[in-house]
Amino acid sequence: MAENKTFTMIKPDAVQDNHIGGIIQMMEEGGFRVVALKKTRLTPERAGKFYEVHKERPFYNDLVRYMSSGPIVAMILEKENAVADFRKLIGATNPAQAEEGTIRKKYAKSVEANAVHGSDSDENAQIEGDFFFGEDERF
Ligand code: DAT
Ligand code: MG
Repeated sequence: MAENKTFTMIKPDAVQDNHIGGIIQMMEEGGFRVVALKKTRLTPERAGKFYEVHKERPFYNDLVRYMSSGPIVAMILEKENAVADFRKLIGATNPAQAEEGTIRKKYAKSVEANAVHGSDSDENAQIEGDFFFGEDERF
């Protein structure tokens, strides 16, 4: 993805708890524009593939189980300096360390159920966006 795009997911707990609107509002107020959006559910196989880089980590099986436990909302977002600015907006992986004003501070319940995903590089933003969206689904 170009340098002005990133990929995000609203994770199963936040979808279940009815926070889709609140979270997208924080993204839009943070200067991000929604380029692509869908509510879908990952099979364990697809969740495992999405998080393949973590497959040697001790939390991998739990993560795959959690991410396939219910629907998620996948999005491509656009803003200048999108990847880095979005990581700032979502806050630390562990919500106990997330700063005030971040999405995870407000909506994350735990390290695992931390409300949102955000790509960590332009290269991964491209790969992750392509994982969910065809060319005719981004505007
Ligand atoms: P991030 O989502 O902030 O990029 P990551 O890429 O290191 O964090 O990990 C991916 C996801 O895996 C993370 O959002 C939640 C889960 N996770 C990470 N570290 C964990 C841990 N120590 N225990 C349980 N789950 C963890
Ligand atoms: Mg990550």
